[in-house]
Amino acid sequence: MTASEAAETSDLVFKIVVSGPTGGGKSTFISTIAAQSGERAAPAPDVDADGDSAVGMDFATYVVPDPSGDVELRLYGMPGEERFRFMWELLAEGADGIVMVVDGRAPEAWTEALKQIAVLRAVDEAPGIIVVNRRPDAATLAEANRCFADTGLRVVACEVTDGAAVADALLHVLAEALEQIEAVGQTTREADAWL
Ligand SMILES: Nc1nc2c(ncn2[C@@H]2O[C@H](COP(=O)(O)OP(=O)(O)OP(=O)(O)O)[C@@H](O)[C@H]2O)c(=O)[nH]1
Ligand SMILES: [Mg+2]
Repeated sequence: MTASEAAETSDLVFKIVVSGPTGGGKSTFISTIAAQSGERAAPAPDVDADGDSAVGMDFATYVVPDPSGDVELRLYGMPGEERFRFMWELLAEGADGIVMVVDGRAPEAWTEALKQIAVLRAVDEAPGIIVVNRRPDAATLAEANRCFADTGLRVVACEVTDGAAVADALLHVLAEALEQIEAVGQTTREADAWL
């Protein structure tokens, strides 16, 4: 089945894992896209002792309208700290796409992002995007491109508070996920029966 045939059959559901080092902007990314949908994101239910680090999971949906059937993106925000690695692996199961949110002001945390990508993709070889948050300058963006080159993922500057920029990043991941469906010839419903 081709991607366009898949899109014609029914509404499609895609699982997108929003990952990244602590404090990079994952929760903000998810609440921004939820606001685009006129929703409020379900926030991570708990905070760490410092009062602001997610130890649960953010969740929101974003519907991309399409004449041949709406596409629903389900966004799962991953807790950033390595002690929650078991959740990274659980969330990676059946993922259709990865959004990696990194802080453009904290390149020292990018090796953590590389580690997360390796863990996620060891479970499920999903397409994705690297979102460099907080207005990186050209030099920082070039550094990010070098750092993440081996992942093959596109690196973009994206303010996670900017609804249009966040939607663009998700549409890129969706396009790649649809290409992957076409390549393997299955629908996400077949692939993600657990959803
Ligand atoms: N001004 C501004 N603040 C931001 C931006 N992105 C994130 N923040 C702030 O930075 C802090 C951390 O952002 P979060 O979205 O909570 O980061 P996170 O990746 O979910 O963090 P953890 O859940 O702790 O791993 C919050 O206080 C956000 O309001 C941004 O683009 N602009
Ligand atoms: Mg968070």
